[in-house]
Amino acid sequence: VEASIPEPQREAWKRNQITSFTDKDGFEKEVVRHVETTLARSMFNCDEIAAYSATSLAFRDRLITHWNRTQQRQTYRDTKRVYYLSLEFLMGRALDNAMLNVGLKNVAQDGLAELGFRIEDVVKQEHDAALGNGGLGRLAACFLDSLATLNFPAWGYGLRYRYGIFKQEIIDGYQVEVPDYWLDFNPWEFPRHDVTVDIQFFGQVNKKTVGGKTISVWEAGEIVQAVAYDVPIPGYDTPTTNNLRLWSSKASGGEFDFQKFNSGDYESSVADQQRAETISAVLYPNDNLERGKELRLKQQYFWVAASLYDIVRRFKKSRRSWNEFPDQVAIQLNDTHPTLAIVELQRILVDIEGLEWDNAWEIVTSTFGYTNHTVLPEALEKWPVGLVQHLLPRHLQIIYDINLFFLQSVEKAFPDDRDMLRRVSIIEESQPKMVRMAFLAIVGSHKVNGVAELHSDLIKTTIFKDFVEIYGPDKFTNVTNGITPRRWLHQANPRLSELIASKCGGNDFLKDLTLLNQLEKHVEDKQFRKEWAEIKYANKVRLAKHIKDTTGVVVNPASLFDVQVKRIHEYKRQQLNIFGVIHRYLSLKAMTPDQRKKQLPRVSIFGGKAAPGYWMAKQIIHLINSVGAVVNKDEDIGDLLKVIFLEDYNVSKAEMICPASDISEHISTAGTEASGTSNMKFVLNGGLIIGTCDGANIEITREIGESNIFLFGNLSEDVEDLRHAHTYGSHTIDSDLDKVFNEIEKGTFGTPHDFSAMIAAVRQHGDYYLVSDDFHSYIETHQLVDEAYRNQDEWIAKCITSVSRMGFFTSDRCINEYAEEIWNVEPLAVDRHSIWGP
Ligand code: H53
Repeated sequence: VEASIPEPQREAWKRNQITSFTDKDGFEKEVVRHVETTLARSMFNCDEIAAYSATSLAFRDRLITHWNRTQQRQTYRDTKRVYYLSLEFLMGRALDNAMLNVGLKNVAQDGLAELGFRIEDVVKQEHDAALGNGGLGRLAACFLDSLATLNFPAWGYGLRYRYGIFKQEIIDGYQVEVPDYWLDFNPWEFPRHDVTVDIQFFGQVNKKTVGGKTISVWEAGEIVQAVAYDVPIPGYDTPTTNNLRLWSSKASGGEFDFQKFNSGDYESSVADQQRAETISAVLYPNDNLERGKELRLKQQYFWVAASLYDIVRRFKKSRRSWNEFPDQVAIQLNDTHPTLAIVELQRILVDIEGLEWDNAWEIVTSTFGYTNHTVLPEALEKWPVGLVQHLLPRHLQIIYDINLFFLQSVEKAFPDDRDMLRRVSIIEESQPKMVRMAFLAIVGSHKVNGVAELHSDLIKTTIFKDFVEIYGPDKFTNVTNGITPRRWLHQANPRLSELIASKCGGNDFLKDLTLLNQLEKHVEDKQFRKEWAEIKYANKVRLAKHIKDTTGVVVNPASLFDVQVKRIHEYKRQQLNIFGVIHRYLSLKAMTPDQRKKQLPRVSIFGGKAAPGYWMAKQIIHLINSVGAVVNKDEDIGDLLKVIFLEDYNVSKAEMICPASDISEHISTAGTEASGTSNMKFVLNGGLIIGTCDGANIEITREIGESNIFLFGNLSEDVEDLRHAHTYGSHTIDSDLDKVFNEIEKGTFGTPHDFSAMIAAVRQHGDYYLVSDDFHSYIETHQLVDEAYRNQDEWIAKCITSVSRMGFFTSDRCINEYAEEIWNVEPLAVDRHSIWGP
C-alpha cells in the first residue's frame, strides 16, 4: 500500500496519521470537541440528544479511518470481492453495535458517566435505521456484520429510502401508519456527492452499425441521477470495516433544469426534480407480497444499474480482461428484487463493451448467485411485459433473447416434453404476458439456494422442479439462515453474554459460536442456574416496565411470558395464537376460584406490523387488541391472563423483547415459513419455543434436541391433501375452536361483524392455513408448556442446554458456507501491526 505514495509525501502523511482514542480521557475529549465544534453547542446546552450525537461522531470518526484503511487494503490486494444486492437492510441502531464491535463500550460508558450521562439513555436517542420489512432485510444486516467480522472484502448495495418502514400506532385497537422520517440527523452515513451515476429510463432502442457490426443503442427518454451514500460496517474485534453503499435519487443536471427554469417553466422544473427524488423516497411496506407497481420496478432498476456501474468501474481499474470478471466479482441476489442485474450486466458486456453474446453470458452466469426466500405464490415477482417494454425497452429485448436461447437448449434436451417449454419459459403466456423473475434469476445464476433445509428441498420439488431436471441437482443448494450473536446476544442481553463468557473461557464464543457447547457441563451447577434465572427475570422486569409505560397494563414478571413478534401474516398464524388465547380465557372463566388458584399466570405478548393494504392482517391486530381490552380488566382473571399488543415492533424493540421471553411462537402452517430467524434469536437468549415442523424450526430441533422444544401440528407433506379435503370433502371444524368462534360471534370481544371474515376464512373458505386442523394439537402442546414451566429447575436446564447447542445458527457459519460453495472468495488477512495502524 505504502509504495503507492511517493517517498516525500509519504513521510508527511505518516507523521500526521489520525490516531483514534483508546481510553476514557481521549473519548471525552472527542465528545467535547464534537459538542462544541461540530454541533456548535456548549456544555451548558448539552442534552441527551447532543450527547448521543457527539458520541456517535466520535465513534464514526474512528470507524471511517478503519474504513479507509480497509478499502485501501482491499484495493491494493485486488482479490475477489462479494457484492450483496438487497433492496432491504434492516440495520436498527448503529451506536451500541459500533461501541461493542470496536471493544470500547466500557470506555464510552465511563466517559459519558463523567460527563453526566447514562449510556443506556444516550443509546436510546438513536432512531432505528429501518430500511426493511422483516426477516429478509434483517438477514441482510446480519450478513453484513458477519462479512466484516470474518474479514471478507464485501460490499452491500441498497437504496437510501427517505422513509423506512412506517411507524405503527395503535389507535382504538387498529393499526395506523405514520411516516418514518429518519434522516434528520444521521451521523452514520457519508454522502459521496462525487460518486454519481446517470440512470436512464424509457426511450427507444436503435440499431447502429459500427465497424461492420450491428449494435443496439438505447436512447433514454429520461435520466435520473444516483448519488452514493456510504455506511461503514464495523466487524467485531477486527479492524475490518466494510461498506454499505446506498443510492439516493436526484434529478440529473443538478437542482433544476436551468433551461426550463430560465424559460419561465419553473413549476415543471421542480416537478421533474420531485419525480426523480420519488424513486428512493419510500420503502414498499410489504413483506412476502409483491404488488407489481411501476415505481417499484423503477426502484429496482435504478438501484441495480447504479450498483453494477460502480462494480464494473471498480473492476475496470484493475485492467484485467473481461473473462476474469467472475474471478474478481461475486454478486449475490437477495431474492428476485435485483434480478435485472443479470440483464443489465449482459447489456453492458454486449452493447457497451462489445463482447459476443455467448462470451458475455458465460461471464454473467458465473458471476451471479440467487437466494430464494419464499415459496408463497403471492410473493413471487412477475412483471407485465408491457411495463418492462415501456420502462426498459432494451432490457426486454435481452430478456427475450435469454429466454430464446434457454428454451432452445431445453427443447434439445427434452424433445418429447412440449409442455416443459411452456412451464419453464421466463415469459408466462398469460393475459397480460408476464416476466417470471425467479426463472430469470435461476437461468442467469450459477447457484440457487434456499434458506433452510426443508425450504431448499421444497423449492426443488415444487416451484423449481423442472429446473432441477434441466440443470441437474448441483445447481441447487441450501444455506440455512443464521443471526449475528454480536447484536442478538452480546448487545441485546449483556448480562447473559457475560455469564456465558464466564463459563466459556471469555468472549471468544462471540466469534466461534460452537464454543457455547462448553455451557453444557455446567447445566447441573445450582449457582449457575440461579444466576441464569435471575437474568431472565431482570429482562422480564424491564419488558414489564415497557409494557406498563406504553400500554398502561401492569403485568407480573413472574408469569410465563409467551411472545409472538413478527410481521402479521395469515401464514404466520397470529390468528391461531389469539384463538388459543380466547380458548384459555374461556377455560379460566369456567373454573371455580379454587381451580383458578392452581393455574399458571401467563402474559400473551404480540407485536408486528401489517402491510398497510393487507386488510385481513389488520383485522387480526384488531382482534388481539379487542381480546386484550376484555381480558385485561376481567377481575375473575387478574394475573392469570394478560393479552398485550406491543406497538411498533422493530429491531431495537426486538433487542429488548427477545431476552425477556419464556416461550415464543413460531407457528406457521408447515411448509410456508422459508426459515424464520427470530426463532434462533429467542433460543439463543434462553427462551424455549413452541413451533410447527417448518423452516429452521426443524434444524433447531435437530440441534437442541426434541425434548427442548414444543412441536405440534400437521407436517408439510400432508398440507396439500388436507387443503384438498377442505375444499372437496366435508370440512368439520375442531369443536374447541368452534366454541371460540361462537364466543366471538356472541359479541364478547366487540362487534362480531368486525371478525366475521377471519372466522369465515376457516369455516367457509377452505381454511387454507389449516388453523382448525392444528388447533387441538396447539392447545394440548400449550398445556405441556404450562406443566413444564411449573418445574422451574428443569425449565432452566432446558434453556441452558438449548443455548449450549445453538452454535450452528450464527450468521458467521452462513457466510462461510456462501463463501465456499457459492462465491469462491477468501477473507483478507489483517495485519494489526502495520505502520499504517490496523
Ligand atoms: O426471509 C427470511 C426468512 C423468512 C422469510 C423472509 C422473507 C421476507 O422477509 C420477505 C420476502 C421473502 O420472500 C421472504 O419469510 O422465512 O427467514 C430470511 O430468509
